[in-house]
Order: sequence, then C-alpha cells, then structure tokens
Amino acid sequence: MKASRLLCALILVAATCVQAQGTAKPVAPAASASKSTMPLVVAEVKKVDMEKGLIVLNHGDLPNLGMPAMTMGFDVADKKMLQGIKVGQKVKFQAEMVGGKATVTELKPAR
Ligand SMILES: [Cu+2]
Repeated sequence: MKASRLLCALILVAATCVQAQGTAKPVAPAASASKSTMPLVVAEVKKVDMEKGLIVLNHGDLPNLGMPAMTMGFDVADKKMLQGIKVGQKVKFQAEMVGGKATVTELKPAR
C-alpha cells in the first residue's frame, strides 16, 4: 500500500499549502492544527501504561500519519489522558508525530 500512503502524504501537503495561503498566517503548531481539523479515529485499547505514558491501540486508518489500520504503541501528550482508559475499551483518538514519535493528542471513550 505504498502508493496510497504516498498519495495521502501528497494530499496532506497540498491541503496544508492551500490552508496556509488562504489564511496568510504562519503555519500553526501541529498540535492545535490537527485537533481542530482532523476527525477522530476509532481504536481498541490493547495496553495501557500509566507510568510511562504509553498506550497500545489497534487503530483504523490514520491519514495524517499516512498509516493504514494496525496495532501499535503511542506516547500520549498528557498522562492524564490515560485515566479511566481500560484494555479492551473502544476509544476515539487523534495522533501525530511529536519529536519523531507517534503521540496521541486527543483521546476519549467511544460507544
Ligand atoms: Cu499505526
């Protein structure tokens, strides 16, 4: 699925360019940009490590990271996000690369 990942990356770049031109503002920090513009992705919690601030998710497509559905570990932006999150639970989340690591920036229970 290399081709579709590349396509996603190109679309993302194009969208960012259009947005930057349209608003004539400096590009906003990734965290706030993705929070407001990216839809939340459904995932199932496989593991939670409160101490290290880690969560393992079986997630759906993450277009902004160019990722297909998979199970993988994420850092979390804030360990408090893991409070009340249990293994086996369905969640909705958004993630982005922070310092080269896939990091959950938004996380909430799904039904
Ligand atoms: Cu992944």
